[in-house]
Amino acid sequence: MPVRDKIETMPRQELKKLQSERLVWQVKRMYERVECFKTRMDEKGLKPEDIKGVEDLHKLPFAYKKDLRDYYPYGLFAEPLTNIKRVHASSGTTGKRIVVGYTENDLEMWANCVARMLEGIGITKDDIFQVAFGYGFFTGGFGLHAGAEKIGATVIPISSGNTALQIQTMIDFKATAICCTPSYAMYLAEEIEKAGVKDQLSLRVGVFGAEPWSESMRKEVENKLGIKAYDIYGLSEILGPGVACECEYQCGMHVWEDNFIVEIIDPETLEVLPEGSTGELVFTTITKEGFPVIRYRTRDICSLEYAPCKCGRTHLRMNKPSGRSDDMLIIRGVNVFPSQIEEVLINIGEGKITPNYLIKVDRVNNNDTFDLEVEMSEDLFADDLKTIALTEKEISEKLRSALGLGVKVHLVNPKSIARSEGKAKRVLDLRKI
Ligand code: DLL
Repeated sequence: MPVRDKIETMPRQELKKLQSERLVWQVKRMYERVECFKTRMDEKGLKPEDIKGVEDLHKLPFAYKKDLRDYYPYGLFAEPLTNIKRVHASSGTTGKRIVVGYTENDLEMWANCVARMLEGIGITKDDIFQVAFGYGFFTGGFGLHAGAEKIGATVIPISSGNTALQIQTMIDFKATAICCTPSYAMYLAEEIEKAGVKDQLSLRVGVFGAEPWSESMRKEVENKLGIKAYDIYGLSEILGPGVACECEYQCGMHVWEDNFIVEIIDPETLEVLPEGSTGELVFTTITKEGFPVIRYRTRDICSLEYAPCKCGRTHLRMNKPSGRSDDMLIIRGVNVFPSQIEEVLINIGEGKITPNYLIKVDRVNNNDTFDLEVEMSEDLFADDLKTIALTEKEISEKLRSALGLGVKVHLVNPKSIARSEGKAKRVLDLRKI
């Protein structure tokens, strides 16, 4: 087992001690620097001195995605902007993106977290690594890029999309490793099969994540591409990719506990659940400087494995997230909240449409389809077909710019979307993951 850092195999007792020291440090500096955190501590009557170690973690207040919106863009940063070397962003619960920032040390820690995984699964400086995650606000491209560079691999920063170019590049540049979302990997595999070029590939390993995927999907990608496929987990608010990663034994993803403390809570009662339970993942970043969070509620549902791993790493493992405790959808790797769609529809106005809509997501040929039915107003319904088509186009364009994702809009007749007696059913997700 190639191990980058001795810390990866540190005995759990020592790891806990390290976490405690780092937690105390983080709580103190956040109390002094992050107004939102200080207010919540004060409301609970807590002072930084009350937190002496990991055993006191449960006393601390939670942090939420909504906080990032309320303090948009920089209000939760714990360092002045002169020390922030990079920002990234992802979807929030409304139109506004949520913004996170990294200091030089944070970028170094991030690259290390990803490098630990890549090295652990046998990627070396002799590999040619095609980064087919998006570069830009999304953390996927830059995150994997930095980790792969750290281990000295040759990086192809192709970014996402343009499937024909991806395949040609893979062949011509003799890529041996690739990273992207698992659904895109399936799509690529399909296209490679169609083009009959599998035997021209040099690929042997894939790193996939940013959305849920199943073991059967893993097998299919592995068979179709002739590679070994590994899972990587992360979220922008905590780091980006590399918060947790599989090792060569693929029995859960090691959470890098020298940087993150992880808890499982009951999303209803907010109680911390005993070892082995399934619940909502909560992360505390104990080394991050620019944008640290304490007890951040991820909304991802999963369980943790504490039993020693065959690889010798002592850091606990998280199982594949089985779902979310909020209404966020991940479509082609992009996070989508129904509320973002609602906001666009509201701005189109009642003269044309009604607020009744239905999001339909499915997976066809291993590619996510994304359709939106919206009821027309009686006025628009009575108008000519050209006006209706133009409205459809207007909604599609506004949604594409708000979500960063193409969606097929279908204007449907007034009162044709089923009404619900309880909570409105806005999402029909037919994907079998
Ligand atoms: O998806 C970061 C990332 C990039 C992870 C590349 C892995 C690879 P966000 O856009 O903030 O960040 O979305 C985070 O995606 O809360 C999960 O719901 C979901 N997610 C991420 N990785 C996995 C995974 C990136 N391996 C949200 N399995 C998270 C299941 C995942 N869900």
